[in-house]
Amino acid sequence: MVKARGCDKCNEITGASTLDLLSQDLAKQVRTAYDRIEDRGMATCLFGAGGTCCRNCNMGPCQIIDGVESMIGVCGATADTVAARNFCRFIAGGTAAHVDHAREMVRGLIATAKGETPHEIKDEDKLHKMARIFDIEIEGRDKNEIALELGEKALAEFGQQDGTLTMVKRAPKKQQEIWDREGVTPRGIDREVVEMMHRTHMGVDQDYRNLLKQGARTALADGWGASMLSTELTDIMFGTPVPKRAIVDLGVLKEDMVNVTVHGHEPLLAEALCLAAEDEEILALAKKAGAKGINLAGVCCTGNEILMRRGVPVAGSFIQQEMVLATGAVEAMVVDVQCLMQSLAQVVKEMHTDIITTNYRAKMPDAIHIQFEEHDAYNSAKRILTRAVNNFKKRGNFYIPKDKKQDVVAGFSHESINYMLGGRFRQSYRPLNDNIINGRIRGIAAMVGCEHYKHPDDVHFKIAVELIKNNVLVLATGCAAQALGRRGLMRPEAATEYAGAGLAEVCETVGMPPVLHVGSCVDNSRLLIALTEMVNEGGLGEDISELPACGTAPLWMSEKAVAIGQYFVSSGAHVIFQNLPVSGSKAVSRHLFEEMMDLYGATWDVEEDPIKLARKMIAAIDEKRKALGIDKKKERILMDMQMRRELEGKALAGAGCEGPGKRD
Ligand code: SF4
Ligand code: MSK
Repeated sequence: MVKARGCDKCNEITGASTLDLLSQDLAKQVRTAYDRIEDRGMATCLFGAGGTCCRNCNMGPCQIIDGVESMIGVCGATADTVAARNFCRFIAGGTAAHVDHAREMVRGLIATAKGETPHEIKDEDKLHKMARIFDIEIEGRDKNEIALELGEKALAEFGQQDGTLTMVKRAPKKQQEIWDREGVTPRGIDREVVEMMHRTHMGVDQDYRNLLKQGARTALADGWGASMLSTELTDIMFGTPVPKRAIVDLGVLKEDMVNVTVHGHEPLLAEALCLAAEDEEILALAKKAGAKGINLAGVCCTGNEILMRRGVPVAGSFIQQEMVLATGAVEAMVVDVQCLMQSLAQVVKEMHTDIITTNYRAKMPDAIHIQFEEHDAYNSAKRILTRAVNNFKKRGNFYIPKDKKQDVVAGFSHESINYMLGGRFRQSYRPLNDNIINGRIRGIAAMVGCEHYKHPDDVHFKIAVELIKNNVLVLATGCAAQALGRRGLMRPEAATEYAGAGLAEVCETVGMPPVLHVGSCVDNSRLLIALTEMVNEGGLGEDISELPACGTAPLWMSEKAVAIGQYFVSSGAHVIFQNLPVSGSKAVSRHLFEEMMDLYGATWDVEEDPIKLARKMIAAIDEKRKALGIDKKKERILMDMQMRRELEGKALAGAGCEGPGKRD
C-alpha cells in the first residue's frame, strides 16, 4: 500500500483515492492535514477531551479533576458543572450553525416568492403540505403568494419568544407529551440558543441536570425547528429529492473541463451555479479557453445538497477537501459556510486555483471574496464561473485519480422512501413497517455526521457492513453518507454483496441499496420525519422510543453532530458515538448514558471499536423488537378446516399462517 505522508496511523485513515494522490510528486509539494497531524504529534489535552477544561471567565482557565477538592474551579465550579456547560455549548454552537443556515434558506424562499432570485417554487405539493401545517389558506391562491406567507411565518419562528415551534406538532403525540412533561418543548429558535449561552456563562446555571435540560431544548429547536424548516423549504424551492444515479470521489474531476467545486452548506449559491454553468455565454467562454465545458462537483454538505436533487457528482467529503485541491485540476473552489478548513488557501498557494469565499460571515485570509447576492444570484454565479474559466488556461501540472470514482444512488427523501417501498399506488410506510414486523428488516440505523483524522476511514464502512449483514437498513447523511458511497454501499448491487438475506430480499425487490443517502447534515430532520411516519403507520409502538431504531455519528468532528445526537436522544432514539467529551465527570456521563432513559426513553452511549459499536446498535434494536413482541419468528401453524372457518379474513384462507405481518 502507498504510504501517505505523516504518521503510520494516517495511512489507515484515508481512502484509496487519497493515498493514490498523496503518492504523486505534485501533492507532495502541498501541506495537508496529514502533515499537520504529524507536526502536532496527535497530542490531545486530557482535560479538553474529558470536558473539564473551563475558560468561561478570566479567573481561569481552570482544569478540573472530578472528586479532587483542590482541583475545582477558582469560582468553585465542579467537574459536573464544567462538563455539562461545555457539552451544552457544543449543542448551542451546533444549533446556531443550523439556525443561521436555515434562516438563509427561509429568506431565500421569501426572495424567490417575490421573484427576486433565479429560482422558482418547484414542489407545490410540499408547499401545500407545509402551508397546512402553518394554517395558511391555499384555496385559490397563487403558489408565490402562499410561499411568501409561509416564508414570513417561518421567519417569525426564529424570533418567537413564547409558545411552541410549529413543526413540533409533527412529532408523535406521545413525544410531544414527553417534551411538555420534561419542560423541554422549544419556544423560539434563537431564544433557546441565546438562553443556552447565557446559562453557561460564568455564575449562572450550576446544576448539571438543569443545564442538560436546556441542552435538550436547544437541540430540539434545531431538529424539529431550524433544520426541519431548512430541509422542507429548500425542497419547496429546489425540489424534493428522488433517487438518482451519480458518481463520487476524486475521480469525478475532468481533465478537459473547467472544474469548479462547491463546498460548504447552503445550497442557494450552488443551485445558482448549476444554472449558470449551462449559460450560453459561460459555455462559449469555456470553449474559447480550450475547455469542453464546466464540470461542477460538490464537496461536503453542499455536495450532498446538489447530489440529492440534481445528481451532481461529489468530488470529496470533509476529510478530502484538501485532496480535491491537491489534484491541481480545480480552477475554483467556491465556499460558503461551515466545515471549511482554513488551510485551503494555503494548499493552492503555488497553484492556479482560486478559493472564492462568497459569504460575508465566512471570510478567509488569502482567499478571494466575491459576495453572493441572493437578489443578483445568477450574475454572482456568472462572475464566479468567469473567473474559473479564466483560470483554466493557467492550469499547470495536475493529477486526477481517474479510476477512483464510485457509482451511487442518492436522493432518498422520506417521501421517496415511501415511494420506493410502497410503490406508485401504495405510498406509505406500511411495507417498511411490515418488513420490520416480519423480521426481514431487523431495524433502522441512522449513520450521520462527519469524518476526522483520529480514526481510520474504514470506520463508517465497517459499522455499516456489520449492520446491513444483520439486516439493519442504514439511512445515512452528511459526510458519513459520502464515505459509505465511496466504499460502494450505495449501489443496489451492494444488497446482494453485503446484506443479510431478509434485507437483501427487500432491497432486490425494489432495486434500492442497503444504505440510503438521505441528504446533508440539516437533512437529519428527514430522519425524524421518517421515524414519525413509522410510528404513525402503526404496529411499532406509540412513539419514536419504541421503534427498533438507533443512531450513530462515529467520526463526529463538528459541534453540529452533538446537537444532532442530542435531538435524536431527546426524540427517543438511542445514539452511540465513538467518544464524547464528558468522561471527566462521572455524574454527567451517568446522566447522558443512563438517566436520560427516564426522561426521553433513550440515552447516549459510547464505543470506540467499530464492530462493537455496530453490535451495540443491533442489541439496542433487538431490545426494542423484544419489547414490541416481534423478536420471535411465529410458529408455523397448519390449520384444519375448523380453524379456517374461524378466521374472518378470507385472505388467509388456504395458506399456512405464519402470524401477523407476514406478507406472502
Ligand atoms: Fe475557572 Fe470558574 Fe472561570 Fe470557569 S468560570 S474559568 S471554572 S473560575
Ligand atoms: S459537512 S458537519 S463534516 S457531516 Fe455537513 Fe460533513 Fe460534518 Fe461538516
